[in-house]
Amino acid sequence: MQFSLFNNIRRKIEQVVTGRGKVDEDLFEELEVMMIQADLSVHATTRILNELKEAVQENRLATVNEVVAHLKSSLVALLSGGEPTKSVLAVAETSPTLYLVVGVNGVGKTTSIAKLTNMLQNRDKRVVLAAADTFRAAAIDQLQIWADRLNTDLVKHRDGADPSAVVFDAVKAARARGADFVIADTAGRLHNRTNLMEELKKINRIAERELGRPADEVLLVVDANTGQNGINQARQFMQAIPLSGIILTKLDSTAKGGIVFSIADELHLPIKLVGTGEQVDKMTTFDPSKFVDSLLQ
Ligand SMILES: Nc1nc2c(ncn2[C@@H]2O[C@H](COP(=O)(O)OP(=O)(O)OP(=O)(O)O)[C@@H](O)[C@H]2O)c(=O)[nH]1
Ligand SMILES: [Mg+2]
Repeated sequence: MQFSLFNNIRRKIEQVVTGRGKVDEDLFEELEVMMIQADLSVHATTRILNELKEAVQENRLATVNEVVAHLKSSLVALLSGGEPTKSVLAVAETSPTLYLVVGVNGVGKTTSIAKLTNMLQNRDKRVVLAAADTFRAAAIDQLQIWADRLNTDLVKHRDGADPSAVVFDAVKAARARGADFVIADTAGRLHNRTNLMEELKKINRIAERELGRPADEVLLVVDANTGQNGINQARQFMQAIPLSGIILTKLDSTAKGGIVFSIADELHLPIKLVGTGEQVDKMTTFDPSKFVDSLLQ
């Protein structure tokens, strides 16, 4: 992945520090503009640059490498919230582990579920898919196509059926078949539609009753191209259901990478998986440190 806006940040630091032989206020101003252009929120940008300013004053950072190294460590700290392990997907002690996948229309929920299934299958895990997006018949068909392609089980009801009943049946089926994971697709529920949010709460309630614990992950899918709008969507979902992490999709189709930092700064939710293309193998787990390295190399 290439985020040209970030690559320019390193170049800018080199230009200013080498050219003028010092870190000055103008550099901070230029970095601020660049970071905001790269989709970082004003809040996250201010936070990072204030830290950098303090470090420059206190530690007298003077060389390009010192400045870049400090910037990197602030960015990694922001992404990992001091807890690098929290970006790992939870696995239940008692199978099946249940992941609910939520998010607005078209962000990449169904595709991400296929990718995650593929990832788990590569680790020799058995997955049952739950077609709990019963809002449209086409949604059930789409998941069926993926289930056939991936040769995995799918539990589905008719369109219009109660999504929580689908999840309930999928958990039972997984148990009966000795499957390790249940991954539930849900409708692209518009966040201003109260009834859909209520439906989501019900799925969660029924799942908890059946499993004896809440869903192991409730993953919100966010399209990396949506910028601040994606953050607002997340806030709406968080009011309905406790989210455990983010799947950030379409990172391949944006030149910006800043939304990653805005998510961490504003939502305090870990990014767990990153989608980098339409194909089923185009998903990776998220490693804050590697990600920042790739941005500022
Ligand atoms: N480039 C790119 N495209 C993606 C990625 N993830 C999903 N897509 C594409 O985004 C489009 C929508 O994906 P879906 O998985 O159908 O999205 P959804 O959230 O399930 O949509 P609804 O069911 O309509 O709410 C499809 O064309 C996918 O191929 C990604 O990481 N990169
Ligand atoms: Mg879908």
